[in-house]
Amino acid sequence: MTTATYQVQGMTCGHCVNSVSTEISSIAGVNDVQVDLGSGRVTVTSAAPLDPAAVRAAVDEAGYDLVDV
Ligand code: 9UX
Repeated sequence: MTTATYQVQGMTCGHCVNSVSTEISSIAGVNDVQVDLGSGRVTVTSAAPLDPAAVRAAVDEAGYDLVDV
C-alpha cells in the first residue's frame, strides 16, 4: 500500500472534484482518492506503486493540470 499527494490546478467546484476522483480511481491499483477542493491537494492510496505519468494523464483527462512540485 502506498500513498502519494499531488497538487491539482483549476478545480473550482464539487463536479471538478468528482471528475478528478473518478479518473484517478480508474488507475489500476488505486483504492482511495481524497480531494481537498480548497487547497487542490489530492491524496491517492494505491495497492500497487503509482505511476506518476498515469496520474498526470488521469488529471489531464479530467480537464485539469497536475502541478509540478
Ligand atoms: Mo463547473 Mo467545476 O463548470 O469546473 S465542473 S466549476
